[in-house]
Amino acid sequence: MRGIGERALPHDAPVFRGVLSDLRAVTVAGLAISAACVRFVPASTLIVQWKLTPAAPVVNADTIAEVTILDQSRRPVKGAAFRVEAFMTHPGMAPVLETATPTSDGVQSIRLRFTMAGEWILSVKDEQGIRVQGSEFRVLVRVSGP
Ligand SMILES: [Cu+2]
Repeated sequence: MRGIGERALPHDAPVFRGVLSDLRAVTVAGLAISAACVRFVPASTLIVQWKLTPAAPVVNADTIAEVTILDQSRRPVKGAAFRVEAFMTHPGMAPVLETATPTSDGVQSIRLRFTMAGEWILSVKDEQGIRVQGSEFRVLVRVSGP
């Protein structure tokens, strides 16, 4: 599993990977990281916050998802091409993949149209198509509005 900034490998990739694993372990434990000279953001440390409008989406109507993606210092991650994938848990239904449009302060805006009522799972994929860990967001799509 590769992180967002991992392509900026400095000098010695194998050694760097080892460091990365250690950092991930530390991150999982919820401890602060003091990065030395290389700043990178493993996908597993990103914090993803969702806001849906309307908050209770309706089938076959537009839903605007605003996704804020923060690094471990809670700074917005900017300049990365994120996509949002929406899928249902039952088999036989293709996932919907939409490219996010960055607005201000690292907020990504996506227009979604759910084609079926029921539970959908949203997640964020980075520019390499790797799902950002912890980005999953469950939403119940209703048949009609209130
Ligand atoms: Cu379905």
